[in-house]
Parts: sequence; C-alpha cells; structure tokens
Amino acid sequence: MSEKAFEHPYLAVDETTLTLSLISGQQATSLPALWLRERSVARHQVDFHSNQRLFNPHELDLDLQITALVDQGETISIGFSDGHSEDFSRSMLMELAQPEQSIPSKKSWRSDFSAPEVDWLEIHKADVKLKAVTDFLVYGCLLVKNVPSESGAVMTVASEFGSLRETNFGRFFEVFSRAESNDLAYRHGPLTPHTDNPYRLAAPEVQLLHCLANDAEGGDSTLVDGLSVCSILRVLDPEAFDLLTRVKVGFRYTDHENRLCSEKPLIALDDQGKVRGLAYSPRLDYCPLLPTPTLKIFHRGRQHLARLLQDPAFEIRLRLQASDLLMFENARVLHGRTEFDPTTGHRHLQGCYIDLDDPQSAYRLLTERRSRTTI
Ligand SMILES: O=C(O)CCC(=O)C(=O)O
Repeated sequence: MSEKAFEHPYLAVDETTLTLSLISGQQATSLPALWLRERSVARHQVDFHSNQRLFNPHELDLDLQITALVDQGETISIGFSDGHSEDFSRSMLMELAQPEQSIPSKKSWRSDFSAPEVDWLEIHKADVKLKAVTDFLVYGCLLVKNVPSESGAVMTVASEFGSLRETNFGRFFEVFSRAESNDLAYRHGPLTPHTDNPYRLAAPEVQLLHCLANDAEGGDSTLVDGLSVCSILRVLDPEAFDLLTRVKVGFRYTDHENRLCSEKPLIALDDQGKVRGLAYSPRLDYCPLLPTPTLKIFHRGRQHLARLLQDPAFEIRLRLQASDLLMFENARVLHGRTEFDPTTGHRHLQGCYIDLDDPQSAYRLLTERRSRTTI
C-alpha cells in the first residue's frame, strides 16, 4: 500500500466504548451522539421529496447518548438514548464530517497561466460540464467558446451555470462605447483591474462577458488573480495589508435612478485568515476619515496593491473573438480592458451576473451523479 493511502480519512467504530471517530492524518475527531442524531435521514426523520427535516434537532436532549453501535461495513447501526435507531451510511458520515472537501481547492495563478476553455456546443455532456465547473472553481475563470453571437445569449450561458442575478444594470448589460453613459465601462477608455458592483451590500459573485463584436483597435481583455497579488502584498507590506483588510472603504454608485452605497474593506479574509477576495474599483472608493499616520499607511498599501494588480507578472491578456464568453469570479479574478478606438471598428460585449453558490452546487450535483454511475 502506498504511503498516500494512509492519508485517506478513516472512520473508526468502537462497539465496546460506543464511539465513532474520524481519523484524518494525525488527527482523530470524535462524532458525538448530538452531531450524529442531527444527521438522521431515516424515514419519518426527513421528508422523502424535499430532503427537509421532519423532527426538530433544536429540542434534542443535551445528554443524548449512543446506546447501541454495530459496524456492518458500509452501514453503521446506531441506537440513541431518545429511542431512535438508524442505519447510517459510512460514506455519508465521512463526507458530512469533512464538509470543506465538497468543493475543490482554489489554485492561484500568474501571467504564465492560460484560462481554461470549454466548448459551448459540448456543455450538455456531463463530463465536459463537470470539468468546466471544476476549472472555474479552481482558477476563478473560464473561457466559453462557440457561444452563438446573438443578443441575450449571455443569459443562456449564465442559466446553464446558475440563476441570473439582476442588478441596477438590469438582467443583462450592454458594453459598447457611448457618450454620457452611466458607467465608464461603457466608454472606450482603458479599465484597470477592478471588481464590479462593490457598492452593493452583496456584490454579484460571478460575471459573464460575451463578445458579439471586437473589430476595433485595442480593447483586449485583462484578468488578474487577486489571490496571487494579495499573497505577495501580505509578505511585502504586512502592516498595510492588515489595514486593507480592516478599514471599511465607502463605495458609491449614483445615476438618475440609484444611490447605491456600501462600506467594506478592500480585501476580505475568510474565518481562517485566507484571502477570500477583493472589493476594488479605483473609480468608486472613498477612504474614511482616519488620523493622518493611519491614512498614510492605508494609501501606501492601496498604492502597493494597485501597482501589483497592474504588474504584467500577474496579468493575462485575451483578445476576445465574437462568440467567446468569459466567466470569472468577480471578487477573486479582477478584470479590465485596454483602451480601444471606436472609429476603427465596432466593439460590443454583453454581460450579466450569477452567484458563486450555483456553480458550486452544479459541481456537487455532477460529482454525485458521476460517482453513482461509476459505482
Ligand atoms: O469592456 C470590457 O472588456 C470590460 C467591461 C467591464 O469591465 C465591465 O463591464 O465591468
């Protein structure tokens, strides 16, 4: 047996001491009666059609005990002191005890990376879609080829991966150069790396941009992995990095019909201190009133962040062709474009948004279905 095999978690069942423990690496985690009972899935415990619970785990006896335990391999029979007994699936318990493994880990990238691609004409194949969704969750971006160059097709692609998230720009938005438009993205100037809609309390999590025409000079698309950039900033200037994760910046968007405002740090961390993503748009952010020494550190960190985000070492550049569609995780992969000259040809993209939990859900569903067909 290879050494790797020992790294696989193992569920140890002790019928004498009536205990279950998940052994993972060097760690043993006990699965208590209260934890197990809450996961009852037997008939009369959950509704068959909705999978929703029919008993109330908020009322369980705090001193609930395991009273009987029989290890039958894939099935583990457990009796509880409240009188309930159930045959649990071993693999289900193991999966539920390690929820973080239910979606693939992110991998950061720099300029030597090529965005993963999928052919839209093949998306109906389960293995193709699973690979596309996996790539998207791992790298935060996906280039979808061969999407019909038709108005609104961006929403068809969005619906394949999730539910449309309507915003102040409507169900979808038009990106072409027009004077006096309500967003600088709808002019022909360059756009440095940014995240969209940071001024919303909950910014849309995934953006799709579909190219209908790209015949003007310039107008290349740029992507930068915020995780990569932040990992460097964190080491280069820890003091300023820390401030950027704590100081709440005001973001504002105003037009004839909107006064959208939010306050959030430029860099968001998860509960383990890892970078989750950014809220970043130099067009829209206002630093709060701070004492001058703190403000200087904040500006130092923000300048450093801006320089790294525009450093070619981190950026990938793509020339979208009509029928290409770029999908990216808004807070993680910052997007931009080079300036274009609208007098040399037409450039027209359409965009829309979905949220990240939909591709995550698609990933879980497709992996579950695949494992059912390969058993
Ligand atoms: O024109 C582009 O390629 C990007 C537009 C953009 O950044 C946006 O709509 O948020």
